[in-house]
Parts: sequence; C-alpha cells; structure tokens
Amino acid sequence: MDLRPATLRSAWTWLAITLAVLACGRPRDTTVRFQASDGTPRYVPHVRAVTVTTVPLLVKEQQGVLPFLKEDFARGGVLDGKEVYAFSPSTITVVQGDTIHFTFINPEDDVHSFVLPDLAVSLPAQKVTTATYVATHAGIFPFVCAIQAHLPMMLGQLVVLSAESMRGAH
Ligand SMILES: [Cu+2]
Repeated sequence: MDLRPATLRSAWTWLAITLAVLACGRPRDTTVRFQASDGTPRYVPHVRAVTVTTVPLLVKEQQGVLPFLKEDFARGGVLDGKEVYAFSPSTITVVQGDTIHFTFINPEDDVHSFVLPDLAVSLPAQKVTTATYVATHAGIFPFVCAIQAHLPMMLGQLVVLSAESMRGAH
C-alpha cells in the first residue's frame, strides 16, 4: 500500500467530494419526484393487474336454447355472419404513467384478439395470454377484437386519466 502524503491527500479529497455530492443530491431528488412546485404531491405511477375475459353473449352454439337465434344467424338475419361476444370488463380505467399487467382468458373454442391503437394481442382458443402495457398518453382509447365476425360488437375502452388530474390522489 502506498502511504505517501500526496496519495493520502488525494484519497481524502476524493472522499470529501463524494460525501458532499451525496449530501446535496438526495433531498433535491426526492422533492422533484414526489412534489410539484406548489407543494401538491405528484401522482406516483402504479402497476395494475387487470384480468380480461372474453364472454359469449349471442353465439351459434346457443341456437338450441334460444330458438329465435336460428332466424337471426340465417342469411339476411340481423346476425348474418356475426356472433356477439364481449370483453369483461369492457371499461378499464388507469392513470397516465401506469403499467398494466394484462391477463386475458379466452374460454371459447373461437380465436379472439385484443387490439388497442398501439397494442395487438392474439388470444388463442381456450388459453390464458398475458401482456404488459404502459399507458403513456392520457385519453380514451377504444379496444376491439379484430375478428370480422365479432365486429363491431366486441369492443371496449381504456380510459387513461391525466397524471396532472390525479395530483394528490392515490
Ligand atoms: Cu373476438
């Protein structure tokens, strides 16, 4: 080990600078992250777990239970070429900056999908699928199943509240 005075002096100088930076930096950092300039606490983004299940409402398999569906699904009927499914829940509310951990459950023997403007997830039949999404922009964003036979009925909306509107809230 080198114990010459010059080496010891530079080691002490380095230590003093490091301690000074740590002492000054930490409190300022905390203030910026959790408080606005007027003292109102800023919203701290959450990680939210959301389970979405695809649910059959009026589908061909039900024709034996609901006889009117035979006419509805027939050529020229009100559901010609269509089946009615829903996302449950169909409205999801989060805050700008939140991370959503999606779990999609598709119990049917039909394929579905979950499509936002910037996310597309295929939902295979009788499978559980997961996806992660960061809600970077505030607004109301529609999501749909892109299977033509399920449009336009199979849809919902992701409501992303602005972080500014959630100041001081949880
Ligand atoms: Cu679908």
